[in-house]
Amino acid sequence: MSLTLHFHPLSSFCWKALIALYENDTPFTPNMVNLGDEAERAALLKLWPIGKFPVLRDDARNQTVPESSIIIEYLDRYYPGPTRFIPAEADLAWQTRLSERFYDLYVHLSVQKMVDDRLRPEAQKDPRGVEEARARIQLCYGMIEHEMGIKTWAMGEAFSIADCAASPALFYADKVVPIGDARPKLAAYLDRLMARSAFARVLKEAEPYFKLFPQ
Ligand SMILES: N[C@@H](CCC(=O)N[C@@H](CS)C(=O)NCC(=O)O)C(=O)O
Repeated sequence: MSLTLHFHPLSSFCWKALIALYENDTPFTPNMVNLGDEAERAALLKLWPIGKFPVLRDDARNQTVPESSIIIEYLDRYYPGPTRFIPAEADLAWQTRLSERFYDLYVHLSVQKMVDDRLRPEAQKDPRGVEEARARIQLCYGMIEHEMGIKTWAMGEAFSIADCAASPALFYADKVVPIGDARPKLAAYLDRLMARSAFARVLKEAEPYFKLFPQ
């Protein structure tokens, strides 16, 4: 098996890559990285000095691919399956990438900010940054509710890289800023994502680690 995914089952950005792999039943070797273990952290840093996962290693092509979005693009190009993550049509392609960027940069990173703050000692907390992140998530919720309309997935009827990004972003966003009843289309979209077999599998595998999530 030429592909190895260096990841952790609780890591939201790793979920994005796992969803793409599971969508197409792409064979890979999972390598769970415990960042608290010095040797495992050092091994990850050797692959990607930024030290963040997921990182995909492809021995067959002698390539190391970090960054969840790039991993999905790479899989789509070199290990394609029935689910194509980036549409071939040029306009739909950039619109899909834009949607994926929206979920990563404005929803997911805002969630990361809020969760990270929960883990900080009292003296290092950043209440202003947290409030900005909360407001940004609310803004995004409003945009998604407005845009979902009758769409099944982020870009319409085809599941794409945007949905891979939306799945962890919205799952954890709902934990820190509950979606509630006021945004039924958004809530229904998250339900559909969670019912999708690739994401349901990711959630099931993460279950034993949920106790590590700061409530
Ligand atoms: N832009 C990166 C973000 C990856 C990221 O933030 N990963 C987190 C886990 S969800 C991580 O590695 N955290 C460990 C650390 O920062 O030390 C991607 O899309 O892959």
